[in-house]
Amino acid sequence: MKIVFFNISHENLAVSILSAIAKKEGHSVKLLHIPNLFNNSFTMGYKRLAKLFNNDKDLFRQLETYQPDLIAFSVVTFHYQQALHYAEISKKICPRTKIVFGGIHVSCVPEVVIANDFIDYIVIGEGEIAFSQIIKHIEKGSPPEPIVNTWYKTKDKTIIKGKQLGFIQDLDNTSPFDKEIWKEILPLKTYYLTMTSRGCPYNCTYCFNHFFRDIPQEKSKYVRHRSIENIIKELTTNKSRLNFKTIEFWDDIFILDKKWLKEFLEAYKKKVALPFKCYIHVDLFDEETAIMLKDAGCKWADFGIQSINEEYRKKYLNRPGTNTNIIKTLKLLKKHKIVSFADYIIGLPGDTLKNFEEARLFFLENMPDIIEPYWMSYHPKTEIIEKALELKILDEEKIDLINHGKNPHSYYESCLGGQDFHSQYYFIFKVFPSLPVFLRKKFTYKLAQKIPYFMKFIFLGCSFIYLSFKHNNLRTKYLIMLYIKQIFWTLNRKLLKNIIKK
Ligand code: B12
Ligand code: SF4
Repeated sequence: MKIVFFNISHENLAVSILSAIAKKEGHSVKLLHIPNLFNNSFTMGYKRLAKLFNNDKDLFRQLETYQPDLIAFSVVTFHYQQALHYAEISKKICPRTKIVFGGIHVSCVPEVVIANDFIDYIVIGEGEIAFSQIIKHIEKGSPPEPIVNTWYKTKDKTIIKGKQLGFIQDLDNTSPFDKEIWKEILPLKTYYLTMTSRGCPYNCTYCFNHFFRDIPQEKSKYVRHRSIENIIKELTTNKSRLNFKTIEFWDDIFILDKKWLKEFLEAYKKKVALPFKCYIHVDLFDEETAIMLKDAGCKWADFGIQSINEEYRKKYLNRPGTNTNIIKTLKLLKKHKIVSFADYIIGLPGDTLKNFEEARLFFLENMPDIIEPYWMSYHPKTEIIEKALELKILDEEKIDLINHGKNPHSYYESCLGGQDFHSQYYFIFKVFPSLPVFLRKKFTYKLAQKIPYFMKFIFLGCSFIYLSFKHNNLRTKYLIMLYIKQIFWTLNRKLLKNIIKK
């Protein structure tokens, strides 16, 4: 069978896994990548450049020639509408081809996604088993029988809903990521993205974990780790194949299981020994963990503060940890020379100017190496939506737009309910770590209000560049390399097309 994956902007580990499964089962796979260069606020929006680097014609030409049996989309809410656009055109080009949607957005609002005429199958929750069964189902001529974790439409438009299986318990049984598929378009040498676990035991109200955990009908363990041998094998094999220089472990919390971590890092040090970044949690971080991480090559660690007011954090975000833990984490990271990235959400419902001032004063005493302010993004079905509804920041109409991905909001642009003081503190936090200590004290809300917009823009740019260089920021490096590589890749394809035409 011929399978096409449409992919938007970034590497997607779900595509890497599903592509590996398809190849293992003997199918041929094609990646149609939409680079979205200069096309949105996340990747910078410049209309003329976006048009120049748009590769739609090339993609649809490839699709028409290839005539796949199945087209797959993996979507987050942010890209849902864009994915629909490509799916609808694809169906017109290949009317007999089946289209399947999976990913977080589909798992949040399956009823919204299946309502699209041109979508044949949707997958809810984990997709490995379902994907393989969908392929077999198409090969058998689509008989009306249920498929696990899947909803699909029969010829008379009846929706058949399969059973929701428990989470995959042995992650080693899932296929190793197909990294080859990204070779042409991603800077795989600069940056290697992987995950060693799935799931998180916490229930923060703004995060997908609290509802994703409840999707299965069967009871099953949600937080799972791959075996150490399995990860080391992945890393060593790909290290020699791709020759990458740094790794980012995208696990929700990399340090969840201390015993596992200790054994893993021992093996990692011996067999992989590359600098890496990971995500930690202040309530689980201690000196032993800091030493283990540093010793194994951890150069950057990211963690969430989200809001500094303990009472607010507990009530609105369901994050009961104390500020003492945040302070302890910052001190330990500094002591062990691991670059600290502190995430902070701007524009949370009901968060106050007083809380932001509390945060500013907190940072004066306890400065992370980099503060990452992110604008509040309301994701479908998350609990925080209820809080925003109570506070009248959202109403049913806006929630409907969110569920349809029609309010595509990136963490880099002002959010629903965003106010002027939010923008001012976004600016303050972003530049704070780059300022000399004596200037930080003078950098108040009132001062920020007086700085004209264009000056802020310059400040933000300079501070971003300075901090990225100072801390050798992995993400900046990745994004720059990603852009450069995709620009060359797109131009190359356009050139190729012209030669073929001639
Ligand atoms: C790594 C990561 C990134 C990386 C890589 C992105 C990627 N898509 O791989 C980067 C930094 C680029 C990133 C960016 C963004 N991210 Co992000 N990211 C994650 C993270 C931590 C892991 C995703 C992952 O790789 N999981 C591993 C794979 C195997 O799991 P999976 O994607 O769920 O796939 C399984 C199933 O969903 C299903 N499935 C998925 N797709 C498909 C497709 C088919 C056809 C089938 C059959 C099945 C299927 O099967 C898979 C295997 O079981 C998640 C949180 C998390 N723990 O999941 C957030 C998360 C996905 N990100 C999120 C967001 C908001 C973003 C951004 C929009 C941020 C922004 N700009 O404002 C961008 C969007 C970019 C993009 N196109 O994805 C949200 C999405 C929420 C939502 N409702 O959409 C999440 C859930 C975090 C959260 N806040 O709750 N992200
Ligand atoms: S700790 Fe992080 S990953 Fe876990 S639920 Fe909270 S925000 Fe999500």
